[in-house]
Amino acid sequence: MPHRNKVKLAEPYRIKVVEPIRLLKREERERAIKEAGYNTFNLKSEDVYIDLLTDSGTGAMSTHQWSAMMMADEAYSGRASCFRLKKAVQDVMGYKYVVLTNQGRAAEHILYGKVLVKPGDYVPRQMYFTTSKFHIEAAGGTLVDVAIDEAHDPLSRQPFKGNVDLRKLESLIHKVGVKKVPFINVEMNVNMEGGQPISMENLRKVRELAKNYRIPVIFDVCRAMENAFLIKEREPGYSEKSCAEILLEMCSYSDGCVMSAKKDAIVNMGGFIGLNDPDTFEVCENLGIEYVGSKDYGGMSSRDMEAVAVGLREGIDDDYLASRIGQVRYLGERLSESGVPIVEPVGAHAVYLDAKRFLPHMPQSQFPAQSLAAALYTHSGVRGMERGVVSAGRDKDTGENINPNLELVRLTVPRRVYTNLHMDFVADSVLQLYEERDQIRGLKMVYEPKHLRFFKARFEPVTNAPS
Ligand code: P61
Repeated sequence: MPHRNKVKLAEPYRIKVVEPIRLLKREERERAIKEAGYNTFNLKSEDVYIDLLTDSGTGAMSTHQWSAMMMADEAYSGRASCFRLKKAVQDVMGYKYVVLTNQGRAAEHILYGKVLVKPGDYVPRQMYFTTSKFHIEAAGGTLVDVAIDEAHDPLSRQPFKGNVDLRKLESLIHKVGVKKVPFINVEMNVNMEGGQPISMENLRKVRELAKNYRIPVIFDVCRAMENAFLIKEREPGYSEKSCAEILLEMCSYSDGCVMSAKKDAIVNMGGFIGLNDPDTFEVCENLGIEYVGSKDYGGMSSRDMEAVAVGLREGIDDDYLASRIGQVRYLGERLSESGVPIVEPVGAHAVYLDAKRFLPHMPQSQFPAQSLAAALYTHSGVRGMERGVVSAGRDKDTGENINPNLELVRLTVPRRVYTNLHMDFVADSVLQLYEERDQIRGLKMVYEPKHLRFFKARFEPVTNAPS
């Protein structure tokens, strides 16, 4: 929360509309998770008490966003809403050209999958993100992790664990040859690392290195605003700058971006590709017309576009970001003070339980994070998300499970949705479950989709006693 004269400010909004929620009885929760195949993605949201599955598309929109939606121009072409959205992207992020999509993965499909990656290419990025990796691999490329080593250590308190390891990046370029590296992909507030920020200094250095080799740099900016706030807080020289100024400087170190507006822009649906090169824009815009919708709406209705245009400006407000990140931190501090193992330091959008330390008795072959997410729902109706071996999937060449060092349950806080009393309920429930952790049983996978398996996979307990 922002501070003024040492008195802590409250959230910079008041609540006008509420959505009732209720906690099912324990037997009902046991039935629901069994029917969901012990996968929290498969639960009905009505059966969830506090939903921390994701911060994607789940934020509460403001009066300004809802009223802008009423002003939407739904004409097929030449819509005023489209111009307003493109202007907002230019003002807030500085990209000259914008291709509209319905969400982030459509932008990834076009820019990574159809335009930049050719079979046999290598794309460096910090750790990985599921959909980004999918589109790079589907085009015949390989995603290569160039995160600093500390990113894989849940206990390292490095303030910028999202940094790119420049030595790893350069040695990849030397090893495979510059022609095989179509772009450098940099994620802000790296999701799979526990929501860890990248520093401005590192962004600048990645840019310099890329320039030397003439390799384009493409950002994943879905949580760049939250990253900007952490730069303001943690990086020398930025405390007096606004998050808006910081974000513009960040984006100036890239050639383009993909954006899922469902995160930092606080909308239910939307996305885009931002670019500075007119030729790449022309190719992407034509592909957008072929795959997602005509150039003036992409995959969005104008209502969506208006909400994104306003949300981009609201999402970068300093007081809002301080309140939003303050709430996530509040949950994290409540857990870490009580000795619950989490990824440190707490990032901007979520608190990540460290399932390996939470369940030291459980081998990774029994999916500790999946088991812990299912157990937490059964215990208290709180829905989190597995981010471990299930999410990592299989090695595309050997077909073996990838066993990541980070085996995590993400407790993702939607924007402007819950109060700190909800956070207290979550913290108290996790704490209680931690005290009963030796009761939690592992799972075996009984249904596995070929790609992005975590969305639909089904599990059964390894013993008769479901956790
Ligand atoms: C999320 F379990 N994230 O965090 P789209 N890049 C990045 C994302 O975080 C991201 C996308 C691109 C989601 C939704 C989701 O494995 C999962 O608008 C850094 O969702 O297409 C999305 O943006 C894609 C959840 C996606 C997952 C994939 O909850």
